[in-house]
Amino acid sequence: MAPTNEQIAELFENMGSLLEMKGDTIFKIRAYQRAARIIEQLSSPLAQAVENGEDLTKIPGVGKAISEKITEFIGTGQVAAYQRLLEELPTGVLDLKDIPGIGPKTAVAIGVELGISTVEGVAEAAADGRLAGLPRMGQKAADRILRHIEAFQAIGSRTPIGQALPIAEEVIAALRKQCPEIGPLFPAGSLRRWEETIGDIDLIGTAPDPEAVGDALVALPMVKDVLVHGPKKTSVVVESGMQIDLRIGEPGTFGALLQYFTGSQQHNIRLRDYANRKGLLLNEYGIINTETGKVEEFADEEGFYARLGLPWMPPELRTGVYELDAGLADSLPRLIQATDLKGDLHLHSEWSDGNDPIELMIEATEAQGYEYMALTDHSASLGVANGLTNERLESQISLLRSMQKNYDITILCGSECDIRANGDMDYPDEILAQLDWVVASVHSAMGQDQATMTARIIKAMEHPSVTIIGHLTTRLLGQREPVEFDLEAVLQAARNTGTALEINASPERLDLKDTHAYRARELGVPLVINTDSHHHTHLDKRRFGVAVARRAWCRPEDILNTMSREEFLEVIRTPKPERLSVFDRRRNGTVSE
Ligand code: DGT
Ligand code: CA
Ligand code: CA
Ligand code: ZN
Repeated sequence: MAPTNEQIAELFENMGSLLEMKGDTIFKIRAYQRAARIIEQLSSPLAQAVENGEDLTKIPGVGKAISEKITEFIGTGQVAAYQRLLEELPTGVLDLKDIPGIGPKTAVAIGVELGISTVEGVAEAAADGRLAGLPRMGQKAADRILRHIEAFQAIGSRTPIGQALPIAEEVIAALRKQCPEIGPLFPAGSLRRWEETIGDIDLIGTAPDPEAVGDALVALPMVKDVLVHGPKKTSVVVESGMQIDLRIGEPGTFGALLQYFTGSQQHNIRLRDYANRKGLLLNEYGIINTETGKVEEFADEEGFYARLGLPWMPPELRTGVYELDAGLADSLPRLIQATDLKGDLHLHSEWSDGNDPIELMIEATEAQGYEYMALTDHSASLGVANGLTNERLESQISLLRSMQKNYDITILCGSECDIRANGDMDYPDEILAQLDWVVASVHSAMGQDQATMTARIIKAMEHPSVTIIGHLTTRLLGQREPVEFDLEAVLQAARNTGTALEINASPERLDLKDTHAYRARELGVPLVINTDSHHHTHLDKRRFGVAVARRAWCRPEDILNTMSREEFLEVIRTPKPERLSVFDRRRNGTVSE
């Protein structure tokens, strides 16, 4: 079979990594990485294009050399240049690079100096001191790598939501195509509650002939294994290794079925105890009156909750902690929705490590229906990300100011400016003062101890030009542990200095995470949902950030970028920390919609 676009993209991604290990030029490394990301996003198969004799160099990011490699890969199943690179480096070194906390250079050192080629081997070497003995490594870095490996193992067989949700959507679309008579069909379980990792995918729906839907599921091409195929439940494993549990009921019983399998288990237990005290029993088919023995059925969840004297509860709140009491007191919040957002304020272009020209990023952001945006390319010290020098940033600022007349959307000149190890900003004050919006982020010296890191972040927040801290903990789900710092002290400092905190919607990050955002909201810290897009198609990832905000009980007025353009500009034009009063005015008053 001809290689798929994903396989071709992976090959170029690997080539980039291998060149990085060899210490090749950043220009060449980036060319491969960029090609990989573009190929991944193409809507039609490259194999088809090659067969039709199309000119591949018409694809952005694909030059003559890369085009030849694609043709070679599709024609022969191999790329000679890639094989040569693999032979030059120790075996297994590519896998080592995927270990959290290990960059290409370290991977090579581990392979060459220690002769190690597996994750388990690295964990052992980290524990027994051999890793610490490597040049430029040391005990602290080795301990950190061990913790990253543990984070990786802790996520275990769970799948980050960013991977699980598209799988569920693909299966739902395929089932609908096979069985057009299906009524509602939704993800339930942890996916409907938008947990950050998903154990298995639960799909709940109704159809006139429920068994036909189970038959259709087991026959789908992406299904690899069938675990259960019965009249009430069908369980399969799809290609990616995820399990899918499907339950289809009669239309009249859908409410109870969906409610039961949405969980969480803790929510259901609390609800069941509450119902028992009213003389009612709950199960997946309905509510049973213990005196009469009668089973009441519900077509929707609203009816189910209403029968218990409760308002409908958003699945994101169903953790079994606060939502039942809030429901009884009729004090559930009106949660933010994706359509409440009016801007995206963390976007990269090809000026640093993004894929797309500025124009494309602006057009894509405008197409989301937004009123404002900030372009925030990296600052200079992030060499691998092609960070902007003072001069390049100043010319980007004047370019953006001159482009504004062509667009309705308000374009803010921004930067994602590194917070240096000592808490200083990566640009001089007079440059930062020219910017409308400064995202300050930690990208280096992530192994600092708690006291140092806390002081570093707080120092950044005290800078008058720093609008917001980006991805506060720097964690990567299942790949990189968060940095160590005093969360409460940092959240308090955010409030005191009038510095906003980002909910980074990129599903690898989800940073702030739900519980951190919950506490930040309680303290009155302005929150901003950003996608950190490096490609114009990434803007859709906002839904993952909105989910974090909803799990943190955020209303629109807790989120800064739900403000109208006028109100938002008033906030950022007011100096810190006085700008909080503009935020508080809306937060404590009634929202104008
Ligand atoms: P996961 O799959 O580990 O990410 O988490 P869930 O919440 O999707 O769990 P799962 O797939 O085992 O079950 C889906 C829902 O079904 C769960 O959230 C609540 C409900 N459920 C399953 N088993 C039980 C049970 O034994 N008791 C109660 N009360 N509810 C259950
Ligand atoms: Ca599940
Ligand atoms: Ca399940
Ligand atoms: Zn960024």
